Amino acid sequence: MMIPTIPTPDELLDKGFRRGKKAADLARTSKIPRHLKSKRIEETRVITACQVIKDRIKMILDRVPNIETLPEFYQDYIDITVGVDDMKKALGALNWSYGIITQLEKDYSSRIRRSSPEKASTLQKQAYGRIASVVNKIKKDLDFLDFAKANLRNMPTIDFEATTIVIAGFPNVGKSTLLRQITDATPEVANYPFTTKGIQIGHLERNWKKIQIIDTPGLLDRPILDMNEIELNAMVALEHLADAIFFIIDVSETCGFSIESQFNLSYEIKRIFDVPMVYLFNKIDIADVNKDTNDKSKFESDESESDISYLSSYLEETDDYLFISAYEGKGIEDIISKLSSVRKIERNKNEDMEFY
Ligand SMILES: Nc1nc2c(ncn2[C@@H]2O[C@H](COP(=O)(O)OP(=O)(O)OP(=O)(O)O)[C@@H](O)[C@H]2O)c(=O)[nH]1
Ligand SMILES: [Mg+2]
Repeated sequence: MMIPTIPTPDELLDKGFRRGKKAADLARTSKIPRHLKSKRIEETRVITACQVIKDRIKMILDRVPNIETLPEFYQDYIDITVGVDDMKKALGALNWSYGIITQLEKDYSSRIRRSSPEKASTLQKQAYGRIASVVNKIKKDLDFLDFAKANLRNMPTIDFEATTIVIAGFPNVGKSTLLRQITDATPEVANYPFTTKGIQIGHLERNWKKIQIIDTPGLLDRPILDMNEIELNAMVALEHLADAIFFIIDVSETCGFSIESQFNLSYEIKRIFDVPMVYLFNKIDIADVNKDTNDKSKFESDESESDISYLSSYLEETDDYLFISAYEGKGIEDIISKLSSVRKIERNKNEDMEFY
């Protein structure tokens, strides 16, 4: 998300007061009656400082989108990344400061106009003191927005029109390797878990159909409440974006997790998210397929299923699966034809619309 550069209170005040001084210097050279001049100078100084500070605050408020109008995926993404409530609070504080400074500008310019020339400069100083105190009060909100800017910089750009497939599975099973194989995306691949910390997106076009493939951080088989922020990224993508889930199972178990626990996770995901699931049995190039003969070619042949007795109990419930090697590019064409057959699920853009 594009949050503009966020100034510190000092930067905000410096700029306002500097511009106020410039405007006051200009007023000093203007040809107006002497008894009005000092009042005009101080009034100009206050108004200019207020305007400059307000413009900057307004620019921030205008550029940060209204969170409630964003698609739910973004709302949840912002929530797990920086916290929606904190974000709203910070923006609310900026809005508050804008209102107070507008009020100070009005009050002090009219008080200076009605004052004696001698009192004008005292009133201006008083106005500056109050402006500074308001701006300093929003210090923690400006700090927060600066933190949010840094953390939301990599917020993924979602194509809400495209058919979307979410790749899910345990850490280290080959999700990112697969995304690299089938799209031009280049997510990091490494032989340790939680390499992928955010959402990675690749695009593909088949028969004029736009397909968006989302690689997610690895999930562990544990309750949502125990999940960390990285895992929640995956859950949010599954919830709001998936038209189908391609669930990767590392049959070699070199990812460090048993096939059984990988299946358990897939059941849990299936239970939570009501979308079609395709199993991709990955790493067949190194899988110990037939534990007696160690004949890896079994996976590649049509009779492969007879040799995967240790998977067969799991496969009773589904016929939607492929054996692949994301690393060697085996089974990729089959995956792409499966991708092409996924249908887009019409979701309400905004949950409020469900009432209509
Ligand atoms: N032999 C073999 N290794 C693979 C295959 N697919 C992935 N790997 C390896 O498995 C490791 C993990 O791959 P990644 O693509 O980073 O796995 P991931 O699921 O994205 O992992 P996280 O992002 O940590 O959840 C890397 O060392 C890959 O090279 C495969 O088909 N065969
Ligand atoms: Mg990854």
